[in-house]
Amino acid sequence: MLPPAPGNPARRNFMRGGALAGLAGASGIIGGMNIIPSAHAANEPSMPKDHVAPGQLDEYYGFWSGGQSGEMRILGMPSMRELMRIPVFNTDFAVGWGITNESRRVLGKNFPRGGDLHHPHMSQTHGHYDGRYIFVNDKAGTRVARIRCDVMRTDKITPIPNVQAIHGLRVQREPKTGYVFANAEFRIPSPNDGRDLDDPKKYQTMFTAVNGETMEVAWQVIVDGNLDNTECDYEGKYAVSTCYNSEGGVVLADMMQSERDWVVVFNLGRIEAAIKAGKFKTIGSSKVPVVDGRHGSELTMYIPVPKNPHGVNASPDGKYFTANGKLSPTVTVMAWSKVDDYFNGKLKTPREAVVAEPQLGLGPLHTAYDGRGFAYTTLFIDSQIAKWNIQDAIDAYGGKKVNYLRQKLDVAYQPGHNHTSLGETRDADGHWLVSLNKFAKDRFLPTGPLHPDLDQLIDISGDQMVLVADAPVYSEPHDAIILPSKMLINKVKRTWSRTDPFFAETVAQAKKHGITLEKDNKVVREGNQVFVYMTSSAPQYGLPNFKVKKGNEVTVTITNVDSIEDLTHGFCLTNYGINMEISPQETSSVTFIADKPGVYWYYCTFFCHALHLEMRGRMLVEA
Ligand code: K7E
Ligand code: CUA
Ligand code: CA
Repeated sequence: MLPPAPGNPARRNFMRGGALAGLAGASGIIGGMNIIPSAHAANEPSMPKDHVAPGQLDEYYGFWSGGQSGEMRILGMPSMRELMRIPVFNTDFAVGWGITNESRRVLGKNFPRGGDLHHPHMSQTHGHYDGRYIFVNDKAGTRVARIRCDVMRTDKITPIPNVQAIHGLRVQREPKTGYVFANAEFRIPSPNDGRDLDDPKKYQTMFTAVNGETMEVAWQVIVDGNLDNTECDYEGKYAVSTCYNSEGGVVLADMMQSERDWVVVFNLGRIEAAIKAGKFKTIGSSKVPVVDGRHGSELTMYIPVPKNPHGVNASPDGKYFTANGKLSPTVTVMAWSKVDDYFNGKLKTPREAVVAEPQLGLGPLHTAYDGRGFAYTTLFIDSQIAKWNIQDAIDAYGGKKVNYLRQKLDVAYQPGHNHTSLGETRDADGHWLVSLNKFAKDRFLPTGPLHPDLDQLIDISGDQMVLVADAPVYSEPHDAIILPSKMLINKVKRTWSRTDPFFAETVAQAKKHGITLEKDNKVVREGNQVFVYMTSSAPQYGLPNFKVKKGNEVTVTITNVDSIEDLTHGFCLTNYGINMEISPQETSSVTFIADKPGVYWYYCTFFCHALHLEMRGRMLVEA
């Protein structure tokens, strides 16, 4: 049975009504916290499946791309409640990202004013999420960033040389991450220094591997065509990318000329061996080893697939990967074992790696898996999700008369990515699917000409996909990952450690001034530089005022000596454009020029105490 068409206002209630069998009652205790299993058990039949009662914790974490907002977000699932925003490539006045010295060390000098973050992926060990890091791409600024999962803060940002617009991003699964694979989408002259400006035949792009531990660029591979999305296997042998512009076109029509483009497979072992043997070059001032993986190279394999493919997704059984057709109504299924065969000289043509090509509907963009042999493909143009069986599709490709298609579910409207809980790991649990839709249209109260996107929560634990909830999201999630909260909850710190590397450099600088940050409240002057050290403890700063001269370069360093969970203070300097967060046991600092004489109040921006409004002091700037 298919649900009513999207747009029907009754649809959500209808679906909820139909989806009620089996709801949470028993609560599990995980890490000393109550988490309600959201399905199974059945003593509150009137509650929808996304219901998480007040005071109860979500059973799953969701890590959501923030798109052109440049941030990453943490959601609780199934409630779809937004729990936190983590600034990465953007500046954020709430916490002082891009303002504090600590964040500016991560962002680097002259950082661009934002970013376009599409793909969050958690580090893995042997194909399981390991809770160390989440890696993300910046298409707008050609960068890769890493977020520490213990404090949920960005700790490294690496600009990728020699290329433009990092789009696809994935992490090595085996033995662990390991490499972070990053696709540069646009073709440019090499080096891009003003030469060959209007000679597109000379443009090129490269596949990049970043070392996830050091965040240094390990190597790059020159490819034919361009690179869109990327994926890797479960054995640590291969990475793979889609290319929609095998034509090397620079305008739309040119990029759609060929009936087939390709996916390109990278043989990691051979690439490493080539670099070890010195068979690489470097470009311009970059020291990154660059190898040639264009047609004819033994490092790569080009598998022709129908016109302008988009997403590429490996199945959690470790056997297959799919390229999603976009301009073709098909998804191309390829087997990793056939890739082995190709590199061992056992295939006549790369196309023989294809084991199925199910026809699903219009505009397939991304595929997710449930770990039970089913795949879920978003159909952008049809505004649907197609559920299909992988083995049946393989059998049908082999000539058997089987129907691989199981269900088509209308979504609202026009999905890009979708994601299943743990679906990109060996632990795929087949519980939740989220459809990340590009249009909300009439589904929410109007918010002006700019509409939110619409993420839809779908229960896939039964035979049929069942729509459970609509959640509006701000511009613009592309991708997300979903994992049970019990996998992470005990790894997340509730307060900072005083020895945390995030502010270690600030602590070391203070030490040079003879300052013990936890107790000293002092002003240190060195020529034109003024260093102001103070503590914060609800509801007081350690210094009620400090005096500087107009033109001084002032560094204010604040250490929050409160150690109670959630007792965060802020430091906002009025009319100076400065605000920063100082969470329990954290040290934050900011440097600015005191260019305006007069009295400037600083005040606490996180409501911390009954006397929070009184938590303030004066900067006195002498003319
Ligand atoms: Cu399909 Cu950037 Cu992953 Cu958008 S990408 S949808
Ligand atoms: Cu400290 Cu408000
Ligand atoms: Ca094309």
